[in-house]
Amino acid sequence: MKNKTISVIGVPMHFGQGIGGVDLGPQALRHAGFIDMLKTLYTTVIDKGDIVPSTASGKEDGLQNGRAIVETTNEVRDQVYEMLTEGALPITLGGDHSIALGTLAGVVKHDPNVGVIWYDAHPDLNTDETSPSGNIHGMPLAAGLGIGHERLKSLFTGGFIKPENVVLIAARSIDEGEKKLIREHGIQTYTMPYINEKGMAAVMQEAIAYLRAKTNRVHISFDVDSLDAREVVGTGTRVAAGPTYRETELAFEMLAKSELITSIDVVEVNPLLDEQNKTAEIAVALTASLLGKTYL
Ligand code: EXY
Ligand code: MN
Ligand code: MN
Ligand code: MN
Repeated sequence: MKNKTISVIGVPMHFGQGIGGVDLGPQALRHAGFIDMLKTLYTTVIDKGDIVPSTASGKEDGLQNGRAIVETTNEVRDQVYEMLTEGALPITLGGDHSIALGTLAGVVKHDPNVGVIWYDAHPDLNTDETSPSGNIHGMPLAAGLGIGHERLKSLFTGGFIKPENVVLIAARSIDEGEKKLIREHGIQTYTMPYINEKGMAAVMQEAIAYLRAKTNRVHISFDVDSLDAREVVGTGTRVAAGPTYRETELAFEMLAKSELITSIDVVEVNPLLDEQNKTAEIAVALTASLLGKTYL
């Protein structure tokens, strides 16, 4: 049992994309035993419940549900920042990936040199101008770097993430605007062909060494659609040819051993798309590996 405080907050928000049900993600994760899992690993677990998302939906400043997302993620930022200042490890349960506008803003306000691992089939590096869909769940990391719509950048009251401190893992659905941004900013990206060539263990050794050279505090944003489409059904933007459960478990066990992880997002669980509650159960089990659960 680790003598550390874990604080959990749910963000039942679906405004960053158009499929109903992802707002039930926090509930699905809790039903899958997320809190009980934490209590087997950590001495102090504080469940702060769910943020009540803003209901100010509708287009605003050219952003789909812009006002609701900004109002809700302002609250996420403040909650995550407070948990970090209290010395806890904050875990944010989504909800769609636009909630990471709040978590990224909170972690970088607490430590301007924080690292970020984006474990996701998608880079989420679009802006309102490059996005093919206009969905804000495809934009949070760009805004975190200070790129994109003023309304989204306004969340980052404590500064922006350093591009050199970002590592993308499992990216395999990358839009033209995102490719351009990755190349321009030299963002460290481990795509699936590279992972297939080198193997997940070697890639994680590289990624951990890369980040450790820059920081000792890393936020991981775990989008469950990072896993192969055959392994996760309950999520809105599934993509083929992704890492397996086994590869992700290895990656997360290695991250646990690195002791670099200081905050976590678990996002894009949509129980309405799922078979029973399997995707949430997978997310609970993999987060346990990320937090140091071992078999022996
Ligand atoms: N890149 C596409 C878009 O921006 O619309 C798809 C984004 C999916 C984002 C999900 C959260 O990972
Ligand atoms: Mn995502
Ligand atoms: Mn994704
Ligand atoms: Mn997604």
